[in-house]
Amino acid sequence: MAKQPIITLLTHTHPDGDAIGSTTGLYHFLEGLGYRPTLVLPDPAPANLVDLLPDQVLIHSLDPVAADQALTHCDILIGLDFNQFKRTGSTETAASHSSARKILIDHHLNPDTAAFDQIFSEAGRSSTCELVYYLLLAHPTVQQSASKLSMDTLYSLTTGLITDTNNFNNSLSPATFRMAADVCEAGVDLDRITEKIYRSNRSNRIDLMGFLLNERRFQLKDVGAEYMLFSLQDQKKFDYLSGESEGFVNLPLQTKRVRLSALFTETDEGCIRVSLRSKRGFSANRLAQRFFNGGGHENAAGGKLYLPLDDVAAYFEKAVRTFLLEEDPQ
Ligand SMILES: [Mn+2]
Repeated sequence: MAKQPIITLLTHTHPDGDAIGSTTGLYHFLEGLGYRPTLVLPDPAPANLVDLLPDQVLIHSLDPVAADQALTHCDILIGLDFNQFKRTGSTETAASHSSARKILIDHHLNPDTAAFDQIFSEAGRSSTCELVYYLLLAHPTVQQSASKLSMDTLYSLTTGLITDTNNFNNSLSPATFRMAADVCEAGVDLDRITEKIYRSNRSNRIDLMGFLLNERRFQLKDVGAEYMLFSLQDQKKFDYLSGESEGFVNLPLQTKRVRLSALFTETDEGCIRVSLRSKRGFSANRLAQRFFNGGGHENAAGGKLYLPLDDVAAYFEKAVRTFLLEEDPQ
């Protein structure tokens, strides 16, 4: 028998449901085919997603030597749910310099075509999980039948489908619902996933949500923008755990006149994490690319700022006003 290739799977920093779901979904599928892949995460998964993880996971922030080793000494490196190695944080160097054959499976705009040998990139997909699902359906062992996929793979992929669409609220297409129907038919209990993701939080999350909305939310009324500032001090005060502010950035968009919402989260890595959400007609992706060292999707993007949190308000206001003038100069 030919020697089995060594496969390593990698996703982006602060992994969300789609990042964890797509990597673990593919992991379990490859395992079922007899491979022994390695899963590398730049940092730990949120508590409500750890049940999807296999027994062995290498977390770079906890075990950098072993994680770098897995990225360097593999034959195939598969990146999921990011468009450039920069989005993988501390694993960027080892991953981008790895001599492995590099494959990307992703749904963000503007994939870094120079960095990969093979790219499956479809920005029209709700989630990387949706894209992985349809790729796996085409595999000879699956023959277009979801029931041929293991329950582990199905639950993983469905998790990302649910979280990246914000529980079937955005980024929807007929293929999204087709996948949802398929997985239901194959035995996935959607309610079990939504219970875990949306109805199993600590009360800290609700307290924090109220606090940020009331005390740390600011408006640029004339341009329809709002932003929230989330300091390290407030994170400590609410005993914040990574992932617990998931979805907060969407809340201001419930107001009719708000078309752009931003959440700035101070980190202990010396930068501010930026989340941007917008309504149709306002490109969060271009704003993130132009002013926030990032990008993503048209109406949902992220980035980083290297400024003190105190300077973010002025920077944001100037960025939004400049951006609007550039986009619509009249
Ligand atoms: Mn995604």
